[in-house]
Order: sequence, then C-alpha cells, then structure tokens
Amino acid sequence: MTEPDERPKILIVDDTRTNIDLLIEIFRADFRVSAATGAARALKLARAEQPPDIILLDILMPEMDGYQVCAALKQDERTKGIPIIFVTAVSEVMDAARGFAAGAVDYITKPFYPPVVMARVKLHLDLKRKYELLESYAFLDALTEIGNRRRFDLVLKSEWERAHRSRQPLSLIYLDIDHFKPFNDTYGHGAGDDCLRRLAGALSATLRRSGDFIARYGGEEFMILLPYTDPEQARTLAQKLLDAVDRLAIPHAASPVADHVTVSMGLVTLDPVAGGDPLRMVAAADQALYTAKRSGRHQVQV
Ligand code: GH3
Ligand code: MG
Ligand code: MG
Ligand code: MG
Repeated sequence: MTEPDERPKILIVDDTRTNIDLLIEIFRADFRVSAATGAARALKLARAEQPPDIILLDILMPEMDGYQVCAALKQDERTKGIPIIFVTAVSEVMDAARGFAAGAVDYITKPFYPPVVMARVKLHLDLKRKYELLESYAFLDALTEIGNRRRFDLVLKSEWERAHRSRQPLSLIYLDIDHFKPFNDTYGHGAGDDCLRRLAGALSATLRRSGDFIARYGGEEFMILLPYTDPEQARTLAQKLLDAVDRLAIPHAASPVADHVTVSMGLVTLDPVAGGDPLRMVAAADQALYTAKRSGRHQVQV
C-alpha cells in the first residue's frame, strides 16, 4: 500500500510557461504542485474536489486578470478560505494595494528570490492552519468535546432553512439532566464534570445518521438536532437516548427519581410548511422539556 501524500497542495497560475516552470522548481520537492496558464483552468482547479491549500497568482493574463480571478475565488464559498499570493511584475504600490483589496494575503514582485517566496508560502500555510485550529476550538465544548452552543446556533439555522427549502421534517430534542444540583452537592463538582463527559459520549454514540447533531447547550443541557426525522422516528430515538443514559447507571443517591442519573427531554418536530423561526423551535422544545420535568422527570414529552 502506498502512503497518502500529505504534502500541501499549491496551485501556480501564470500565463507565461517559463514563470510556471521556475516556480514549480521551487516547490516540487515539498509540495504537490498543479499549474494553470489561464483563469478558466485556474478556477476549475481551485474548485476541484481536493482544492489547493494555497495559490500563487499572476496579475497580467489574457481573458481575465489576476485581480478578477482573486475576486471570483473570494466570492465563492468553496474557495474563499484559500490564501492567495500575487506573484507579479506589476510593481507599483497602487497595484499591491489593489491586490490586497481583492482579498490576497501577500504580494511578491518579480524578479523574486526563491527562498523568500518559499518562506512566505510556508508562513501563510502556517497561519491558515492555526486559524482553522482556533476556529474548530471556538465551536467545541471544552469539557465534553462535542459542539458548543455557538455551533448549535449555526447548525440549527442552516438545518432549519434547509428543512423549509426541501419541505422535509426536522426534529429537535432539548435534554436536561435531572436533579443535577444535588448530584454535584453529593459527589462533588469533579464527579459532576465526569458525568457530563460520560453522558455526552453515550448520547453521541446513540446517534446513527450522519446528519444527526449534538451540542452542549448550557451547563447540564444538551441539544440534539435530527434532520429528515419525523415525530415518530424522533420519539424512537429519544427513547433510545433515555435508555442509553440509564445503561450508564451512574449512581445518584440524592435523586428522588431513580437510584442513578436520569434525563428529561422535550421533543419538537418542525412542520416545514409552517413559518416561524429557529428560536421558536427552541422555545417549543423548552416548553416540552418543562412539561417532562413537571410530569415527574426521566421521560420524553412532545
Ligand atoms: P432539574 O431536574 O429541575 O433539572 O434539576 P437540576 O438540579 O438539574 O437543575 P438546576 O438548574 O437547579 O441545576 C443545574 C445544576 O447543574 C447546577 C450546576 O451546579 C450544575 N452544572 C451546570 N454546569 C455544570 C458543569 O459544567 N459541571 C458540573 N459539575 N456541574 C454543572
Ligand atoms: Mg502574466
Ligand atoms: Mg438545566
Ligand atoms: Mg437539570
């Protein structure tokens, strides 16, 4: 079996073949290099299934100039995150400003010194990696390592819009641990944290469809979003979640409900034909959860 090629991908765009060859020579050892001599081919390669990690872009080209190519890439959701460095003979300061305005991260003038081109490419790749890492942390709950509320809000909005567009049902479960305050008081905050982690793991493991999504919404509250799931299917899943928590059998001597940690759930299914907004869906699930609590906890209510 051959090792997968982990080297970063660089796309070189220049209408002059000798310029391309010069740049390929610089990067061929450490990078997977692709090249285009025109805008159309460049855009096609950038939008490919495996897009480049970084693009070196010439300015003066026939058909479409580099500024236009850059603007097109920055407007496209699929390619807007790819750092673009202009490599060009156009060296007026005004042109560099125009390059940055078009969305480039750097501007290198010809003739260039190869180690500087390499250093700048590596710098921007490094910045991009760090940015992506920070971005992933921003949407993760540090304790349970599932999505956080910020992530949930975004996913809910996009799934809600998709459900309306496609006229498909969307179900939401608002889950809250029963009598968690006395759990902490009895076993300590460390045990409480551990309980939250184990619950998050058990709930996640119960979700089967690739679109199912779980997030920690608040202290001891979780949200589970189920695209393309009707009320009956959602109810079945909610019961499975309830059972999964029971099977963890985390002792809870101070609970009036059971001898172990239990949860309550409020369940709603969006009618894709009706209006409303994502927040109203959360409010409805919260209302159902409140009913579950009032009706004795350790149950699902709609
Ligand atoms: P109910 O059944 O009505 O939901 O009762 P409850 O005690 O679970 O609800 P309440 O809202 O009164 O208390 C929630 C508790 O959850 C209070 C807080 O100490 C605990 N909690 C919230 N976040 C964390 C956390 O990150 N770690 C730990 N250990 N406890 C937490
Ligand atoms: Mg040119
Ligand atoms: Mg709560
Ligand atoms: Mg609670």
